[in-house]
Order: sequence, then structure tokens, then C-alpha cells
Amino acid sequence: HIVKRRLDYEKPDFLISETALTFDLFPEKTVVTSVLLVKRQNTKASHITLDGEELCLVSVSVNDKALSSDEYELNASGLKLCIDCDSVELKIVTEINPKQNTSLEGLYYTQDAYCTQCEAEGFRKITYYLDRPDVLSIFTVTIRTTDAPNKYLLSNGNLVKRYKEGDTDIAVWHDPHPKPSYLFALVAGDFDLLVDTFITRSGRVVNLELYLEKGRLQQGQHALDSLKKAMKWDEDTYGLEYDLDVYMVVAVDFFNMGAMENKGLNVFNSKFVLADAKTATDEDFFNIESIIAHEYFHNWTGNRVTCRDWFQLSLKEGLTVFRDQQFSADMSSYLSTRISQVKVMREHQFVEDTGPMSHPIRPDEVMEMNNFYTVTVYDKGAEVIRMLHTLLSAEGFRKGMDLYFARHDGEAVTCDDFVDAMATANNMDLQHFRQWYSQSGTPLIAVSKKENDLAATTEFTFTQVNPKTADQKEKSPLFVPIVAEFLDTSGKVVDAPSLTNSSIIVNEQHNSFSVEGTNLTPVLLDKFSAPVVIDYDYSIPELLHIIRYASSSYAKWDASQRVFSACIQARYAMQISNATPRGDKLINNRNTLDVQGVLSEYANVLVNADIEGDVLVELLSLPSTETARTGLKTIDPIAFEDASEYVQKSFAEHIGGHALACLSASQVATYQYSVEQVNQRALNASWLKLAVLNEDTRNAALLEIEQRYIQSDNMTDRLNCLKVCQIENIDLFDKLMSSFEQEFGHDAVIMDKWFGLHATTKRVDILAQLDLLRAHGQFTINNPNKVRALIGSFAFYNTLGFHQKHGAGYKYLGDYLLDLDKVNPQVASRIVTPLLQFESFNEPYKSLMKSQIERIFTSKGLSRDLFEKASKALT
Ligand code: HT7
Ligand code: ZN
Repeated sequence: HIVKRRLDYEKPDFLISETALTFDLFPEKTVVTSVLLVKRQNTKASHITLDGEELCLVSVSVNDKALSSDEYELNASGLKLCIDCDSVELKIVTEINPKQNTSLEGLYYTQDAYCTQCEAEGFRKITYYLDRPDVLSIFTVTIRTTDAPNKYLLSNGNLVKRYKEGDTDIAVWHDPHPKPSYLFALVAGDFDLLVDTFITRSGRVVNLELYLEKGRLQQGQHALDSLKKAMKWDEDTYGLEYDLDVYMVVAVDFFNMGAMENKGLNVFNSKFVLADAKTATDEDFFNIESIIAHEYFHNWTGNRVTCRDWFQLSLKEGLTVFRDQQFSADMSSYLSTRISQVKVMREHQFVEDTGPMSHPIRPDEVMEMNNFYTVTVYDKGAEVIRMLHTLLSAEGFRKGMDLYFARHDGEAVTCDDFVDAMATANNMDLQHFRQWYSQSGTPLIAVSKKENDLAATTEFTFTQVNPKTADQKEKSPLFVPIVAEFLDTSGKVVDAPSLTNSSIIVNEQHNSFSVEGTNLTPVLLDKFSAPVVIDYDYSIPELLHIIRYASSSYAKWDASQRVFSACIQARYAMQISNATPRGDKLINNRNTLDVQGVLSEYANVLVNADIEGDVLVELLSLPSTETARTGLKTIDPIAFEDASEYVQKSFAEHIGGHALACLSASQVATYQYSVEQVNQRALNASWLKLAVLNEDTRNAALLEIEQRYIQSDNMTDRLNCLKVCQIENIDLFDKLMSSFEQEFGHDAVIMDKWFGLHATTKRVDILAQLDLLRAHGQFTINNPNKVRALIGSFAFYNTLGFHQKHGAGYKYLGDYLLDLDKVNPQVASRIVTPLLQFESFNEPYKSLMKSQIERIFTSKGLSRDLFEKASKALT
């Protein structure tokens, strides 16, 4: 398997100005005829090499002259032939088998429909082509079928004509916008169609068409409404309009990721389209709105201006995630959306950075591109864009965006081109800032304070530590904006005139910063202004001071996470005190913490202070293991889980009868997806959990759960009920889960929730349960949603089931991955992630996990996807 390097980029020797494709669709033998107008760019080039994989070549001709097999070279990755003039017409006929294609990359056929997925390098599984993003071409696509159920024949752009020739149905599509092959799409099948129109601000009438599984029309309305909101928002916020007469969204059940932004024809995982109160949770409604927006926003950031090469992926993904995050914050609550983004960073991206797959947001080396659709490229990429937005202000950022489009519309460009546009438009030197694109890892900012009583000032010193990562040893200090405020003893924010845009800029290994006054509590990294870890030795009174007085709700939440984390670490240290590694600073410091005292005081603050519901819901939730273990190099996962449960239960006891009282006082209204109701349901879920965890109120709360489960009109409340009794009453859980299955057993999308709940239940016989669930009628290894719901949930979230003392959980995943790799390598390569983190665990877990990676690495016929990850984990 070959490693490709970013710095090896070379311009293409040939371009393809026009691409005409004809598909004669048959499930087991589709014939693809491709006519390409090839233009030579480099006069020294005499041969063209077209990418192609798993294709059966039928014929090749150049300018209508058929080539014999000794006039071209064919191998497993492509087709090479001679072109020694500046312009030729190339005609290539290939055959493919969409039904046999279980990788869901290229053209595939499932559930009586044809569908494509070409990003990143899937087009080469359809026909021989220059399958690279800097080759932009105008596409005309003809789809032919004799199969009557293929009522809709869809491709990119505008429909030119639809007609019949004998018993063959034919559709011709033309996309006037030049595009790279990864944005090509074709869908053929029978669907229900939901339509609407949107009139752009310059008056273009755009037909909006949602293609849904038959019988699901009602469940598409939220997605359609979201699309209209996104179109309007992009016009208002960035002045960007849609550019075709039709915008199509197709929902399919078999899909490798969330959705795909193919020009004019988005393909979506049906999980991110279908929703109504009865079947979808508030979180589902939120995700649909955000993913619909994300794909729509790609029309400018990704499609009109695309990537020069795949190393630049964050150019489109980081920027588009940032845009969808801005949109979501405008549509719903700022606080909860920002917190969920920060959780993704702390729970997944920071973890990726400590493991073998660590890479910068613009990677330098890639073996399998599909392995780089990561939380680093996407979410850290968005955080980097967010820092630019903070530094330049909203207005300056918009100026930069305008210049970026003015310069590069219709081009394939680099991350540097983007930063150049931002720098020029704002007349700002962003040289140091660019380092974020090339340096991997999470900076640690150690903060210390020194009071000068005579001058009545406090000096804060920031020391930037950039730990080495698996991919890079040498690091240098980054440019880090830390939004901060300082509270005096009465809780007032002190004036700090030397802040720039409310930020302290940390750009050297040591930066010092002086503030008037003493006895100050620093509130640091408000709103997560940079993707870093702040290491300041907060005392519990300081944290409680922040929770009482900070001007920002985000800062209160962040402080509350530190309170809980300190308690969990203290309890954990006590549990494993014999095995505590020497020199583990945090453990030693926290060892002496009076956990019960802290929790009692914290619960008291929450119960007695007047805190808004949306803030309260965040302050009541414990951090994840990944957040709570910050500062600990390795942990015993089971002991850590025990410590976390102990803290959760103790906290519930200190909250006391208040939880049940608040729950009983809450009003039940008919379901609406609105900010107020979403907050109220989330708060009720927190009270319910606390009431069940508290022994005094447990029985009353369990009765409440059963009633609520039966009476509720929505999936959010019902799922919350199931999650709570999953922890504390397995009999009731089993009873409600059976009733869930009876009610929704026919519905593939809803049943994923059921599989996920089963997979995360604490049972000694969890592995036998997984076997049973794999034999369930709704489960199939061919469907990524099912695999993620069952096997993914188990490996990522079932701590006790996965981390078994003798490694049975790890072996279960290892066995499964080897089977899955043959069916769908992309999905296998995502689900291997929990095993890659073995360096973060104590023995015997570490060695047992590692031995599964070794087993995978040495198995025969391993995909490039799994090979890349396993080999990196072992070096
Ligand atoms: N640009 C897309 C990324 C993608 C993808 C989507 C579906 C299936 C396979 C895929 N490989 C890469 C999705 C996005 O970021 O919007
Ligand atoms: Zn995207």
C-alpha cells in the first residue's frame, strides 16, 4: 500500500473539459460509456494514466479509432494510453456490478434502487477517469433503464429531457457548472416525492425535491423546512445564492456516512432526513437541520470553490462545519450547541491526537483517503476557522470570505489560498496563525499566577507545551487566542484594558500578562476560544465562584465539568491508590479532596441559586470519561467507570428530593420542536435520572418512568425513560424494550435506537446478547447504520462490556472487524477506533487491546483502510 505525500503534488498533465456518460442500468451488469474531451496541459506529456478500480474494460477508442489491447496498459489501479496531441476524444466502455458492491462506494444497488458515492475516490469504481479534485469538467449524463420500477432517473444539474425508446426509459441531465468527479451522482429508483420552491434573493425560482422511501412523505417536512432556512441564512449571512433550477435530496438506508453534497443532487443517510415527533428525538431534529444545512452550504464552500488535492480537505470541511455551527447557533440555543461542539473536541478530537492516527488539520501523508474524514479535519478544522473569526471579527471574516469567492470561484484551491484571502482582505499578517494547518496535537497551556501586593496587581504566566504526537516529534508554539475575564472576590468582572478583543494572545512558549487587583479568579478559554487544554490548578472555591458569578454561561458549565472531574479523579485515586503511578500530579493533588463535601456544596449552589433552565441542564450533567480523565496518561477503565458512577450517585443523593419535585412540577405539552420545549425535555431527563439514582426517590421515579413511557407523545421522552431504567432497573428496561420492539420493529431507522440501547446495557452476558441481536431480522452486516448502532455503540460506549478483564470484549470486536472488512472496509476502519487507543489504558487492558490490533494487522487480504490504521498503531 502506497503512501501519498502532500508536498509531492503536481499539476495534472491533462484536463477533461467535457464528460459525457451513458449508463445502461442493470443490477448485475451496468454498462458505462464515457466520452471524454481531453486537453493536454503539459506539452511534454505523451501518456495519460486514468484511475480505475474493480472495472471490467470493454473497449477504448481515441478519436473514434478503437485501440487493441497492446495499445494500452491495464492494471488494478488504472489504464495508461498514449496521447501525443493537445486535444482528443476518448471513448471508454466499462462494465460494473452494482449489486455485488457492498463497499457502498462507486455505483451500488440496494433495496431496488441505484445510488452512487464518489467522494473521495469512488468515481474510479464507475469508469476510468482522472479521479482527482483539480480536474473539473462539464458533465452530461444519460441514464437508460428497462426496469419499470426505476421511476426516477436522477443526476446532477438540470434535466434536459426525459423520454422513452421502446421499453427503455431515458433521462438526460446537464450540469453547467464544471465539477470534479467526486461530486458526480446518479440515483435511479422509485420514491415518494416531497416538493416545494424557494425564490432566491435575485429572483431565481428553485424547485426543491425530496425523494423518500415510499410511505414516508410526512417524515420529510422538517428536512425540507431546514433546507429553506439554510438557503435563506446563507443569503443573509454570506450573500450566497443557489445556482441551479433544482435542488434534490435523496434519502437512502444504505450509506457510509451522514450525507453527500453532490452538485444539485445530495444523497442522505435516511437517518438524517426522516423525522416526526413519534419517531425522532430532539437530537435527531437538530442533526437533520444541521446536516441539511451543511450539505447545502457546501454548494459554495466545496463545490463552487473546491480542493486542489485531498490533503486540503479541511478547506471545504472545516469551513463548512464552521458555517453549519454558526447556522445551528442562530436557529437554536447558542449554549447547548457550543457545548456539544466542545464535547466532540474533548471526547473525540483530543483523543485522536493522543493516538496513532494523530494528524494536522491538513494532513501530510495519506495511505487511504477515507481514513482522513476525521474529527481533526472536520471539527478541529472548524475550530481553526472559528479562531480566525474571533481574531478578525464577524465583519472582517465576511470581507475575507467575499475576497475568497471573488478570487477563486470555479477553481480548485488550497488552505493557504483561503488564509491568503483572509489576510489580504483584513490587511493582517496571519503567518504565525498558519501553523495550525501543519502542526498536529493539542497544546497544553499551563497557567500560573503571582500576586504583587505592593502594586496590587496579579501577573498570570502562560506556558505553552506542545506534546509530541505519533506523527510529529518537533513542535513549536502556536498562536492561541484565549478569551478571558477576571473576577474579584465579590464576583465583579475587573477591567482588563490590555485584552485584545477580550482575548489574551499566547504565541510564545511563555507569555505573561498583568491585571490590576489581587485575589482574582481567572475565567479562561471562555466559549472554547481555541482548541487547547488549560492547565490551571483551580481550587474548588474558585470554581464555585465562577459558577456563581461568571458573565458567561459557557464558563459556568466549563467550571462545573472541572468540579465533577476533580471529584471523579479523587475517588478513582482512592480506589486504585496502591497502583497509582508515581508522579501523577493530578491524582496526588486530588487524593485529599473531600468528595462528599464538594458535591454537597455544589448541589447546594444549584438548588438554591436562580439559574435559567438551559444553563441548569448543563450544570447537572457529569463529564464523559474522556473529559474527566484529563491529565491522566493511562487509566484502569473499569475503576474509572466505578468512580464516575460513585460521583454520579452521590451527587443525586445531595440533590435529594428536589429532582423528583421539579419533575412533578413540569407541565406536559403537545410535542413541538422548539428551543423552549427542547430545554424543558432535557431538564426533565436530568431530573428523572437524578431521581432514580437517589435511593429515597427511586421507586417513585421508576413508577413515573413507566407512566411517562406509555403516555408520552414523543420519542425524546420515551428514549430518555429507556436510558434511565437501562442504568437502574434492568427488568423494567427489558419490559419497555420489548414493547418498543413490538411498536417499531418494522422501522429500520427507529430500530437503530433499540440496537444501540441493547449494545450499551451493562450485562454480564453482553457478548451472547450481541450474538442474538446480530441474528435479529432487522440486522444485517451490509447496512452501516446497523453495524454502527450495534457493534459501534458496544465498542465506543459499553465500558464494562468492552473492557473485560480477559479481553473477551476486544476479541469480539476483532473477530467482527475481520468479517466486516470484507464487506465494507470504510465502516470497519471507523469502528476499529476504540482498539487503537491501547496506550491510554493500564495493564492488562493495554496488552489485550494491542494483541487484537496485531491479529488484525497480520490477517490476510486486509483492506488498505484497516492496514493503514493497524500499522500506524503498531509503530
Ligand atoms: N463530503 C462528504 C464526505 C464523504 C462521504 C459522505 C458519504 C459517504 C461517504 C463519504 N466519504 C466522504 C460529507 C460531508 O462532509 O458533507
Ligand atoms: Zn462536509
